[in-house]
Parts: sequence; C-alpha cells; structure tokens
Amino acid sequence: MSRKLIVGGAQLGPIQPDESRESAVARMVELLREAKSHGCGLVVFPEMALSTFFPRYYAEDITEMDHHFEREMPNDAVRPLFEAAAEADIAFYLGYCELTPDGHHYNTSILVDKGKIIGKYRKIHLPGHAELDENRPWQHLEKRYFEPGNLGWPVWRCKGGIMGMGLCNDRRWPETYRVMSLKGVEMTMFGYNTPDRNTAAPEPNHLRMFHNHLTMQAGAYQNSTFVVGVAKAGLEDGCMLIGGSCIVQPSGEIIAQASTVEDELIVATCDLDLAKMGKETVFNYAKHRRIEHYGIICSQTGVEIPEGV
Ligand code: CDT
Repeated sequence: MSRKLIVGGAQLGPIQPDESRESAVARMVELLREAKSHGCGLVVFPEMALSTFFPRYYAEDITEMDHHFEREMPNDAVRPLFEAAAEADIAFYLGYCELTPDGHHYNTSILVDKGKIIGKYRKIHLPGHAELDENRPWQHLEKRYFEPGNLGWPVWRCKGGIMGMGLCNDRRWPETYRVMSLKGVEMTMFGYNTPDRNTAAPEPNHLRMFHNHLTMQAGAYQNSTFVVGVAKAGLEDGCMLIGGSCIVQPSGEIIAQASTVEDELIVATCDLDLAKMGKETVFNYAKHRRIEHYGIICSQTGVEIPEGV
C-alpha cells in the first residue's frame, strides 16, 4: 500500500484583534478547499489560529484575556471547519487557546480526522515572561496567560502514518522531536507565531528566519521525520510575524515553502516510507543508540502508540 500523503501547510496572514473567530474560520475553510483541489489528505494550520497573538498585550487581570480562549471544541464558530474537513476527508492540525471547564488555560493543538478530535497536545515550552516588561515594544506574556502543557508528547496513527504535534517554541528544542521520535513519529507538526525581532536581546533580525528553518530541518534529519511548520504571519497590530512556513522531508531538505506573509497554502507529496528508511539505517536507535553509555535513562522508550481511528 502506498504511503504517499499529500500534505498542505495552511499559513495564515495576520489576524487583527478585532477579527472574529467566524472570519478566521472562513479563511481557513477557503484554504481547506484549495487543499482539497490539490488532493491533500492532511492540512496543518498555525498556532493560535482563531485569534490574534494576544500575549503581546498586558492585562493585570488575566481573565480579561479569556475571550480569546475556547471553552469547547468544536464550538459553533469552529464547526464549519470540522464539517468542511470531514466532507473533504482531510485530517487537520489546529492551534487554539483552551480554557478547560475547571479553569485551566493552555496553548493547545488538536489533530482532527473524520470530524473527531483524535489527538490533543498542550504546549510545553512557553517562551517570554510573566510580568509586564516596559522595556519591550510589545510583550510576550505566554508565561502569564498559559500553564505548561501536561500531556507530554504523544503520537497518533492517522492517514497511514504516525503523527506528532508541538507548538511554536517547542520546535527549537531537540527533546521535542526526540521524545516523539522514540515513539516512531513520521510526521511532526508545528504551528507558530514568531515576531520578526527578538525584543529581549540584541539579535540580528535575519536570524529569526534562519533559526526557524535550522531547528526544523535539524529536527527532521536527526529524528527521521517529516516536519510541517506553519506560521501565522504578517503585520498583526504593529507586530511583524515571520512567515517561512515549510514542509521538510526526513533528509532535512525543505520541499515546500511559503513565499508570502499572507494566507497561503503550500503543498508537498510526502512519502512516509522516507521516514522509515532513516529509522532503519542511520537513525536505527536499537542498533546504534547506546544509552547505557550515555549514562542517562530515557523513560520515554517503550511507550505504546495509541490506535487512532
Ligand atoms: N509563539 C512562540 O512560541 N513564539 C516564540 C517567540 C520567541 S520570542 C519570546 C518562538 O519561539 O518562535
């Protein structure tokens, strides 16, 4: 059986603070239709795809930001996306802000197939700061508004492959990839919102895009997985977010890349067996990875992969 999967990266241009969820969802449904016309079986949307990147704003009372959070998924505003994807038989990754019934706030992504949520991830690496920093032109208050994710890095069977999820800053950390890779991940998906400058340090701006691709290409190669990284991009309320959404194959090469900072679909045919090849040769862990000599114990080995639908 062929393990070729046509994958779409559905980059979104800016979502301004006054744009409604319904409007953002309509834009995503449009990209999903385009993906259908390319034969996509899987589409990846950005981190926080239903709202502006609100951690750039400070609120003393954090509940003032609760209107950016989803209390149920899907809800009425998001249901058209679930329905359009189910009708098109397209699985999708969606990043959004989750407010649980017992009051916990997470930066979350879900994997949806056939209209059902088959996987959920809550962001572990929350960048930025927790208190107002008046020296910055804008804030990055993820540590204020979110709790660290508590679900680990599971993987799921979907569309003939083994899928994993991370969110934005997670893509910069090798353990994100490695934990999922130890569970056999073949396609690792990230949504991101990355400002085009580092307001915490004097770093040349061009490094933002360089590091964006460097980390995902290295993660793909060293863990023999496809990586799909999808941006929310462009000028959001005075803050420029980089684009550069891309699909990386397990060799580390980029096989599709966005050329705008607007709504844009990128597409690549991904032969999932390419991930298998690396796992059986250069990165055959059982053969070459001698953890008894590293002096570390990895508690993540041997975890069973739950069956998807
Ligand atoms: N959303 C997100 O995680 N953005 C970060 C910005 C880092 S600067 C505080 C990123 O790693 O791209």
